[in-house]
Amino acid sequence: MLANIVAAGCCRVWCAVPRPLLHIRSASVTEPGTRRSEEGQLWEAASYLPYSRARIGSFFQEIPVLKNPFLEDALLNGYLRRHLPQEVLSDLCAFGERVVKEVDRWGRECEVTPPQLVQFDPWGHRVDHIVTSPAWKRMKQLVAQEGMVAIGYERPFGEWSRVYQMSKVYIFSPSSGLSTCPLAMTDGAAKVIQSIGVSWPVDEAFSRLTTRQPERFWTSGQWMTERQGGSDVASGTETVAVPQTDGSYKLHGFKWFTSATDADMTLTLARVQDRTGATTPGSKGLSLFYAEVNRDKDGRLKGIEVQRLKDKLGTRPVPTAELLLDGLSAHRLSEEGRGVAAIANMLTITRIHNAVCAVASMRRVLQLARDYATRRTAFGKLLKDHPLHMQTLARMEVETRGAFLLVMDVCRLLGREESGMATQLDAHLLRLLTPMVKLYTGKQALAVVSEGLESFGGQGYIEDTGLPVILRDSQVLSIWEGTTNILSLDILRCVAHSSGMVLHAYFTHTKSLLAGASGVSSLAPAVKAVDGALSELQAFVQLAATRAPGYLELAARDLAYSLARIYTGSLLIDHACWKGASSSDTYAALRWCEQDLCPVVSKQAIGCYDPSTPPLDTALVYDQPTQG
Ligand code: UCC
Repeated sequence: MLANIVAAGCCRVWCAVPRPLLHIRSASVTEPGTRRSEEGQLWEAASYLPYSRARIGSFFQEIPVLKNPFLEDALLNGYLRRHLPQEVLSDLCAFGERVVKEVDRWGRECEVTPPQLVQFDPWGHRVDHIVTSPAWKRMKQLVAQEGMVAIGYERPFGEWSRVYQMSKVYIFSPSSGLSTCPLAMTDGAAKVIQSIGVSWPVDEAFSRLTTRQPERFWTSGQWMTERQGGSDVASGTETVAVPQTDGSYKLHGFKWFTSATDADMTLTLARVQDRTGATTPGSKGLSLFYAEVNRDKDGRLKGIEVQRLKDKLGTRPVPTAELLLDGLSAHRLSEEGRGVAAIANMLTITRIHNAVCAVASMRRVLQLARDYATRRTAFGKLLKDHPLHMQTLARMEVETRGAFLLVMDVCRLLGREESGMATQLDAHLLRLLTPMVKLYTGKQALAVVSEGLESFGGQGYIEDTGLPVILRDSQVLSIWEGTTNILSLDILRCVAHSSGMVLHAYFTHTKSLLAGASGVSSLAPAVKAVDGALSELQAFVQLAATRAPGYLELAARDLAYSLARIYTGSLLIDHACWKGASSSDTYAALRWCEQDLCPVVSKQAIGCYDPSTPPLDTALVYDQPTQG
């Protein structure tokens, strides 16, 4: 008998023979089908063992289920009901259904079939083909069909059109296989072209970037980063533009990070050469160019060589390449030397998209964690019945709600500006809040998504659950389109550039939001907290204005966080006062306002920005082991 077993089950049986019999006796000796005869016992036991041969136990964890992301999101529903007609909700509900049934699968396909670069054909000719998956191509068509760029330019709901558009992007993003990256740049390019004036040679491009017809739709790149760096664009850009007799230019340079390089066109920066070949250094030497990505009759890219694709932590479906521009034909869009100012419109749009996608990641991980908590049992009860687990999810929910209202408010302001409804105050607020929302939500997304993965235990760390990719992809949100520190400094720049008017707009609007909640007793603690923090912040700003510039620079990051937390608090309060608000809206506002709303004042109070701080910080960072 033993020989039979060995022949049938090899080493697994060897392990099972002496000990698992005890398991059977202790655990299930009375189960039907267990025979007791001496010689049969071993054979029966082996085929019964819960962990022998093909048997891997009877317990399997429940799988978290993705449900309609529109229907599952109470705040999104409430916010849209407050501001937009039913037809928008119906469209988003139908789209949410499509995301679950169809699109999410494509997103996964994008992730597991990343782009490949084929540099040469079999006969040695340079071809530089970026081969992408069918799912990635389907996403491009979907973006057009669903009007995810178009809505922002058709403006079917006037000043609220951007909120509608971005709500769709928000539902789409976590299932999009990162096609939100080309989507953001395409939107940004359309915005730049529209701001400059839609005329030859970009009229056709604008129509293609904003069409709903998949076969006509183009995506755009945004080639800003060169080898010297992505933040300091002014001194890092070496690409030169050589004027041609027909008024066009040939670009020569090396672009170090070009995202979604399978785009049909791009906007990029370069320095115009004068007749002697000289260029102007710094920001004032940069101009904005438009170029199409074309191939010659032999299939070779015209004026471009793809050096290699980047090997990235996340955003793997996105082809990100190093490009040699070797005589790329281009048209100058900005005045000479006005390149940074001209491309700033693109940065505004891509930064807002970044924030939308950050909040969407937070929402997705929460929706899955919430579903999982209703299925997974531990310590004798479902996760949802463990108060500490619920407290953890509730804290994530508060962060996500705050971030959602913040980003939607920026979309509201963008919509007002584009539909000609913006006041001076709105314009100032939009300028201030854009870097702020990008930097703050980028960091929130990382924290919330990381916490979210933990709520699945070890499964949150396993690649083919589709969970870790949410974290890997979130890491880019605080890096591309301006890092946290660069954006904190951008806030200081816009304060200085506007002579403080952006802050004036901020204080005025935040106070008006709070005023709407006066007398609402359930929100009184939150209103008091935000009001107090606002006064502290105002006092800080007045004091900082009297200090040396280095003082504010050290405070820039904490200032950005303070601006974000206070403003978000006022938005949560405002939303909780709406007639359709729920008790959860009130609860979220109260919880948000319990945190340190004004870290710049708390840090100032302990001397963080004093002149003694920078040398101490440096000494700490470069601390060496003590000898001896
Ligand atoms: O390309 C990248 C990846 C693509 C992937 C896109 C995905 C999108 C999201 C997807 C969602 C899932 S990453 C590379 C991105 N690069 C950056 O973000 C650059 C970061 N660096 C900065 O932002 C810097 O602050 C610079 C480059 C803007 C600083 O340059 P300058 O030349 O020193 O800037 P100045 O002198 O401060 O400003 C020059 C002009 C001024 O206008 P004028 O001359 O009229 O006074 C500024 O007011 O530009 C104007 N300006 C702005 N205007 C500068 N920044 C802004 C702004 N943010 N908004 C409006």
